[in-house]
Amino acid sequence: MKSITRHFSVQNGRKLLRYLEKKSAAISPLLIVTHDYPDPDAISTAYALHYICEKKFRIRSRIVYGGIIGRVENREMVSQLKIPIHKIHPSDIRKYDHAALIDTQPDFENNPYPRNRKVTIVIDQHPYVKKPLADFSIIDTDCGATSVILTQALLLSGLEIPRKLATALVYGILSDTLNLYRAKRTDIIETYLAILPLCDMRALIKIQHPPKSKKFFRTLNKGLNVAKAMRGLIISHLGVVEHPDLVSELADFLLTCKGMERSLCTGRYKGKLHVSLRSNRPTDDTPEILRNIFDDRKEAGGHDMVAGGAFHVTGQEKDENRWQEAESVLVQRLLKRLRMPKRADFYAPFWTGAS
Ligand SMILES: [Mn+2]
Repeated sequence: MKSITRHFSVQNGRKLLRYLEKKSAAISPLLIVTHDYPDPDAISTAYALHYICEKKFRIRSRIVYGGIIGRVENREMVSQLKIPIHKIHPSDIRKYDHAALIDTQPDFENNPYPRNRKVTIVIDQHPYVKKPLADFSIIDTDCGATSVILTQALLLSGLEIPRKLATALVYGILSDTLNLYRAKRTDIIETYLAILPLCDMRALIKIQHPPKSKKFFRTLNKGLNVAKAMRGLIISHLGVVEHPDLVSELADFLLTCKGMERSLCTGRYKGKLHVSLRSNRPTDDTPEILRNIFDDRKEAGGHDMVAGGAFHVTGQEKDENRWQEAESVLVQRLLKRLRMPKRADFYAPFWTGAS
């Protein structure tokens, strides 16, 4: 720990502990709110904050999220590690005067907290246009994963660290940093190494490789069949999906195809078109590319080579034309933004013909 005490994330962890100590009586009970369709980073960060609040400062708290926990790995994480996380209920907003937004910000569209309500704490890694309005905020855009900030705070707190919590944080850091690829500061690696010995490796491997349903494979099959590619760009429109996490999952997967540099994937879910854009070109500002092709910039976000967002498609749920129009407009704008020819000479790389 000695060598990392000068680093930024340690300062942040210390700042957070100091704030919680000072305000403990005033901010209890605290509603801990993650972004919609929470990922392992958001879930583990919220879990660590909940633990520190309760064990160190006697701040009562409840972790809530919007949307659903879709990805099988994330559901496995919550059940294996018994993480007390709940789908948000309208009464939560009424019952709690204080809220902590985790891995999201008050201005972002990707969380269920009302825009007009005061937020007490913000802990996030995503860049902002407008500094978040909150009593206390930590925005560290270079931390690799928001869970790094809370891991630091936890290590500094002197609290005993349960295996389940350590496992959640290890998974949160690994998944958000792309197995530490995005860990650009040495303190991130050192933080990870400090928590790693406490991780339950058996539980971790189970979380990383859960059994997947036939439905998942049917979606995968469809995604591959309808995929079209051109000049390193691969696109797949999944149509109606069981949950929006499938969209990001397929975007990740398609990018692993040899020769591909960027992937765009869409899926229709509850009146919204969910979109994921991935790139393996280090010079790409992927979130900015996605914002540029959305009508409303605020509906897209992300970091480095990972971007996602969703927007409402007006009209009837069954109005096929509207959906197709939304999907094709998105592709046309992307081609333009990437300065690729509009006359699309796409081919279907995985189509094997009807058999
Ligand atoms: Mn996240």
